[in-house]
Amino acid sequence: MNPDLFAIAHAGMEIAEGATLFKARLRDESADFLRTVEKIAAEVPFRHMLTPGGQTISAAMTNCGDFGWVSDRKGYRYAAADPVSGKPWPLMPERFRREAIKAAEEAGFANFSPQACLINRYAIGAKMGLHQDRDEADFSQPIVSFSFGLSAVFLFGGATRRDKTQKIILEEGDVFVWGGAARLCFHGIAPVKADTTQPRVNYRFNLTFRHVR
Ligand code: MD6
Ligand code: FE
Repeated sequence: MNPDLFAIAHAGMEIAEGATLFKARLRDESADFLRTVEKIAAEVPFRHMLTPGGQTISAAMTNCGDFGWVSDRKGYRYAAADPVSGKPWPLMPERFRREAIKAAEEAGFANFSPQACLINRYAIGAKMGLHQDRDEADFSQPIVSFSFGLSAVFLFGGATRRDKTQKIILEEGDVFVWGGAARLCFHGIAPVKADTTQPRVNYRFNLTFRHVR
């Protein structure tokens, strides 16, 4: 990347009103962050939750923070305890919290207070259908997303499911902040593809930070 483009990318690109993408912002920290994710997953293993309709979600999930996002036959919701173990989720690492707050601030959302961090792990072929994130109480708070590992095509749509989607590549170390006018936009992840240049990288990880209630 030429130096000017690099500077622009680091300052964040507003790809839609309220949606700012910081390319490679955490790339140098990726190994550190993934080690921390491993520790969280050692406490609460990644698992495939069920949708209320009984379908298996193809991304495996775990959580840290005061709340975790869960899904089962009873619905989608945030829970202060893991419904499987009955125990609280692992603490949100201070490092995660700090980076999420800093990115939100730079994207124009002061006072972001993340309470939940949902960690998605995508094996090759895993995907996420178009959805809105609307299980949170206060839509004035943004969502901050970190991506690591394999790249993915993020489908970013509009206010209705039928709106045209733009394709955005999310890759190692990218931070995506969205709120405001973008907060309720439909979005999803196209099936994750293998990277033949990095045969030992088998997963995509995505961490989303949310204020819940
Ligand atoms: C993913 N992300 O990137 C799925 N939702 O794996 C999301 O569904 C998402 O990245 C709300 C805000 C940011 C996100
Ligand atoms: Fe989402």
